[in-house]
Amino acid sequence: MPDTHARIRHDFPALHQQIGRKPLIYLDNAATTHKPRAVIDALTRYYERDNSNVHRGLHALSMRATDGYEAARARAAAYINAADPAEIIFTRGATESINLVAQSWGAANLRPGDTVLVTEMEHHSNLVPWQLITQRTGATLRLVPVVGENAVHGLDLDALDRLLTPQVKLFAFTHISNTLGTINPAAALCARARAAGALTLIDAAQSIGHEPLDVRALGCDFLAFSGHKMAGPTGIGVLYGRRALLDAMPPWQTGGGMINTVEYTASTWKPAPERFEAGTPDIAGAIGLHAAMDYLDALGRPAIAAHDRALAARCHALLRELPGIRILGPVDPEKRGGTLSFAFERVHAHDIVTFADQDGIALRGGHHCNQPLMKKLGLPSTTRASFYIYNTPEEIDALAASLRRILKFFT
Ligand code: C6P
Repeated sequence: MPDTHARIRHDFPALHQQIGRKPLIYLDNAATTHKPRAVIDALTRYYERDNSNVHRGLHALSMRATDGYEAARARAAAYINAADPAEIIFTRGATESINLVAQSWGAANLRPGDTVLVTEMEHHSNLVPWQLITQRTGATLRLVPVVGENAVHGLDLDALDRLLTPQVKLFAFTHISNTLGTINPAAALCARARAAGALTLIDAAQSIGHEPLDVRALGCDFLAFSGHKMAGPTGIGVLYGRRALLDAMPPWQTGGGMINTVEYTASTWKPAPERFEAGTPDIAGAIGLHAAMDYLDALGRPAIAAHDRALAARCHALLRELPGIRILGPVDPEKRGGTLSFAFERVHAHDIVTFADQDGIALRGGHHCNQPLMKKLGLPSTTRASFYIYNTPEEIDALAASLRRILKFFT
């Protein structure tokens, strides 16, 4: 999107600042993205004009807030091509969405002898909830291995055939790895799981703001994502679930908003989505997320994906020339998203991040909530650069130049 770079950057107020004397180069987008003016304005407009509680009042403001909140639900359904807005549950983010499925569907459906399958590249948010619920129910947790050295780092698809036994009740996997950058073949994985009789959950935290996503084409049963990684506000996210599954799932949190009738000793529940949204939701967040989805679709998600890949390819080409570097994930730009993790033999990731910050460059260093994967790869931590719609090729060049200076200093 080179011709529109300047216009896109103009839309993001936070980009226009200096860190010390250097212009900010924000390359920590896998952690969270910045927000365009359209999203900030939607939040402000809501609080200035419509602020009220939803589904509870008959006054004008409450009706406006309810309309805005429900319009956001319909927008989210359209954004991922869900059949019905009732399949969209608003949550705090991908983490809460996955916990909802584990606690509600998992507690009701898993038994000793059952298996939950995840992969070795899962973020802790798509691993620990399954550890907990399999331990509680007596079910077993199994992992699809990550294979291939630096140039591959993909899932072992042969092992998947062996692992998808009739005991597997659910296969939960990330669409794009936040550490490796690997894009998993989500539709094919869902088809294989379905053929084996298993449900599927896609962790779309790293893909939702970067690629076109269609839950019906993917054939998944659940899909989880966060608003803040797609130019939307923090504190809002979505769980998509197939209607029939959601209707059969018990509530996981209880309170106002999700009940039909309450007696002193017993209650009945509303259907989805209200059943899973106890208490006052993040109304402003949902309205801000609506604005973010409109913003991204106006740019065009195929164009966003192409931009990510072009930047990742440029970064890969420049960084692999650096001495002693190990870059994780696939080399083929078609197989990776806009996230690049790397490690140097002699310089710790935290030193890289601290020194790059002095050049105004925001990176992330650490285990990226992938501790078991890091252990498997024999790395204590990596440095990660992750790109979004407002990043430019010149920023990638500045990153490479900064890394050269840092390496020179340390060696
Ligand atoms: N990854 C990163 O810097 P929340 O925190 O709920 O918005 O998203 C959790 C999550 C789930 N799955 C994947 C693949 C993720 O990357 C993340 C968040 C951030 O990589 C914070 S650790």
